[in-house]
Amino acid sequence: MSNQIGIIGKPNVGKSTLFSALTENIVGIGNYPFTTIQSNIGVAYVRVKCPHIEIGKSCNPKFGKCENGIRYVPVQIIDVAGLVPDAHLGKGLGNKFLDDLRKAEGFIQVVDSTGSLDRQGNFVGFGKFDPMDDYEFVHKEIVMWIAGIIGDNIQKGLRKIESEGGKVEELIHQKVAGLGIDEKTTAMAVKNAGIPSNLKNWTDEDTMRIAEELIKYSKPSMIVGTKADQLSPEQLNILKSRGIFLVSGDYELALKKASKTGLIKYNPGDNDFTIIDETKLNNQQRDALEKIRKFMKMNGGTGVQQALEHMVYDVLNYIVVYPVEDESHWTDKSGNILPDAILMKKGSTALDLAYKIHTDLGENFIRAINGRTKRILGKEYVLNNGDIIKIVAH
Ligand SMILES: Nc1nc2c(ncn2[C@@H]2O[C@H](COP(=O)(O)OP(=O)(O)OP(=O)(O)O)[C@@H](O)[C@H]2O)c(=O)[nH]1
Ligand SMILES: [Mg+2]
Repeated sequence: MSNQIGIIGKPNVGKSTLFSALTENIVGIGNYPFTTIQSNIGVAYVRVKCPHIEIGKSCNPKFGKCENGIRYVPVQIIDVAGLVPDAHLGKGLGNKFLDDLRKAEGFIQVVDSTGSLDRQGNFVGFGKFDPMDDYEFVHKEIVMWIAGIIGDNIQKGLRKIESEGGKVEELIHQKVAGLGIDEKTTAMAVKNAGIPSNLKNWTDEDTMRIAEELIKYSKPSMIVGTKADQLSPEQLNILKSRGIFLVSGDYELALKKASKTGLIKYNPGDNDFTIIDETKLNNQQRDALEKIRKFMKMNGGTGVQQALEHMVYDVLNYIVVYPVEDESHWTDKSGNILPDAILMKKGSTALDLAYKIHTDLGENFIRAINGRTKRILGKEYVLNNGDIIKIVAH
């Protein structure tokens, strides 16, 4: 049920550091390519104003937490090994590990904002590489991965359609259903890509165009430039203007650690922090914290929490809805107030929500009720951000 976002990029760019900063999981981080071999999975949180303030009672989140009227909604994050050019031909660690990302709804594509690493992730000197080059080849590898899934045995399927009839979009959908891509999206991608009128003329190019279209709609990406703490203000501005979201995973990780040990007060996403007790800091810690503060002033925070929220709310277009069983008190059966906060795509309906909670609830849907207005809603009702919804089913 939980939403998942993948972190991808070439080796050594800072994927695991960003993952660790987001999820607080302790994972291998190393100054060399291919530190990560097995994928890491963890949970991060996006913030949203919690509706419990409207009823003046605190909520009881089953997952995540709620503090000072801010609800922290969980999102699963997955960090995988680094990709190199021609990974689909077996270079580097190959692209098989991408199968761990089948369920990911979108990708945070990490690029090295300092341009210091070659395409294999080896250090070659500051500014030697264009960070956007990372994006281009990694995107191509993702296309090749999906094209590989579609292309697997496709000629056999096409011949069958020619001899027995059937639809190409159905054939493709069978192959990509495991990627969490629905029939509607598949049909749209096939239509946009255009396919040969005579299926005998089908080539790998057709498969690739469909893969490109599918990614656009069902696995959107944002570009995050890590190691931004190494940039000058001018460099920071140039990269920002090129559409790169700049972050320092390293600084966010340090702040979370300092906050955990009680040295500072810091909430992820804030653009500053406060030192709790100056006398507890040694000189080294004080200098490090001041360096971090200087960067945060320049960048409007470390950028890590902001990047995740941009991904969830703007790239994936999610809204937050609160299913309840008692629409009057906004509780579940046991009296927990607003127990669940669920991320749904903008445009989702009451029926989509029912299915997301449980297939049974979707199949036996009768009606929904708006927890605020107590109005009855049909299955086609389009959900609004912050809606509190009861689903009534057989
Ligand atoms: N200055 C700075 N260094 C960073 C930052 N993020 C990562 N690093 C350093 O970059 C190196 C690589 O970091 P990782 O997080 O292991 O990179 P990765 O992309 O997971 O690498 P692979 O798993 O090998 O593909 C380490 O030495 C990190 O300390 C950052 O935001 N700022
Ligand atoms: Mg790693």
